[in-house]
Amino acid sequence: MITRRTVLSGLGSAAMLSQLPTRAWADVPAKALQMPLLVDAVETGRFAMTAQAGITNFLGRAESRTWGFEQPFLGPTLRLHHRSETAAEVRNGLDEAVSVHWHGLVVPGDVDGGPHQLVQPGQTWSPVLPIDQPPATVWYHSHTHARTAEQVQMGLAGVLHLTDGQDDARGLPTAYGVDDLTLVLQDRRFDRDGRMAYRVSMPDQMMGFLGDTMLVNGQVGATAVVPKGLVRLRLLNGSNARIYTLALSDGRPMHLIGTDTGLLDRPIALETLTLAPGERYEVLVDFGDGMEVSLLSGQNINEGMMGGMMGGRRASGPPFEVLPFVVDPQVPVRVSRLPEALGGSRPNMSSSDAVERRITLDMAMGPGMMMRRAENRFSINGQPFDMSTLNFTTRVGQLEKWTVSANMMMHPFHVHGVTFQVLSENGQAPRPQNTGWKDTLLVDGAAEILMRFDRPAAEARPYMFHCHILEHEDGGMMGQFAVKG
Ligand SMILES: [Cu+2]
Repeated sequence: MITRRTVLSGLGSAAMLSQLPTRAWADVPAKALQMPLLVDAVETGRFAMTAQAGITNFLGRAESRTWGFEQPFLGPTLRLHHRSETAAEVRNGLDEAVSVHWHGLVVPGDVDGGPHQLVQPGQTWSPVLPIDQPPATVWYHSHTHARTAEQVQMGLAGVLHLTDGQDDARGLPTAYGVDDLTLVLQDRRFDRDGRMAYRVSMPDQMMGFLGDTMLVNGQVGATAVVPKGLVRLRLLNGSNARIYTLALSDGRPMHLIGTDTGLLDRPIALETLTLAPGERYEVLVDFGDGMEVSLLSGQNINEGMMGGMMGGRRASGPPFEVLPFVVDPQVPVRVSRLPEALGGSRPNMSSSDAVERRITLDMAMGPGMMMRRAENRFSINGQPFDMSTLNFTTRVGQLEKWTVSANMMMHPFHVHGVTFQVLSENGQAPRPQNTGWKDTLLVDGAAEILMRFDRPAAEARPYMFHCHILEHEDGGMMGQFAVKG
């Protein structure tokens, strides 16, 4: 079970949190949440970053070996124009091969950064990204087959903001780190000395690796300081396996404004928001009453075999704190009214002439699981991922309807090179949070998704489709496909 080790050690439940005395502004915060460094490539159309090793002291007790881009852990937030030819330069300063996949960018297979585009130690990869898609919060992370889970755990991930420069006109907060917060949610384990530890047991591989300590932007125990107005939270689940069910401690709404790959037409007020690995959601929260409030999460809901055998998938244990907020009345308020319309287009594609595919996310069970090689324990349609096997080919302009089924556990399903619309979840209309454009969907049972491929991917540089529980992905729950131009 996850708890906050610092600041609020021992406190975990919403009820207990609500018993906390209201702290005066002068008392806090000891440790204000920091944003990742912002690199603005909108004007220049280019950015460069180096994957490097570093040292991070997460808990103030011991130094951990970590990896990052341009910094010891994680990477900068890159702001890119949503219609641009952006020149990227990724240097590998580590001593093993890595890749950089632009998760949510709809770019051709040869610059997608999947496992066929490894950057060897000392080498530089220089893809030009032909970006042409709606504004969104997307991200980047390493995607080296069978090494993704550990490389991301070590810190090879960061956030991309795709912008059209119109968010002020939309009435949305845009001041980076002031009223526009980028929040990378991750859980990690630490050993007795306080060093980050990634040791994967058999249950960890089955369930996905869960941490016991919450990190936001790589920081433990930080408090976000916000103005007395509307604040935009760009939430990324950068965890290997943990699914967050987010809510604010006093029950105030989160106004959903954007899903993985674009803004909604208008805000949707939500009390809880499920955030699975790989997903992004943008919400507005009103801090106009000046009260402090905490972002909480329920315990991981993906109990898998255990939960499945017990006939349920309930989370066990009380909610835990993800991030406390305090209001600083000195910070000028830029936005205080919720915008009525956001101008984002809600998906509306007809599925009448779509090619249909069935995708089953499989786990080997019982003793068979143990006997298989680590990278063959999971599969899609019975086939564990194989770098040299193309699972299918489609073509540019093709509309496809996929029925995706998840057995035994929930699996966050991600497709490269496309954004999709959710047609149904278990035969019902999609949940409100899944009514916008998506590239990753938490499949719990069965879901139908609809998409059109607009970019090519050659057989030698195919797109991936996979579970975003990274231990499952590395364990073989991945496939690849080409898109003929
Ligand atoms: Cu999975």
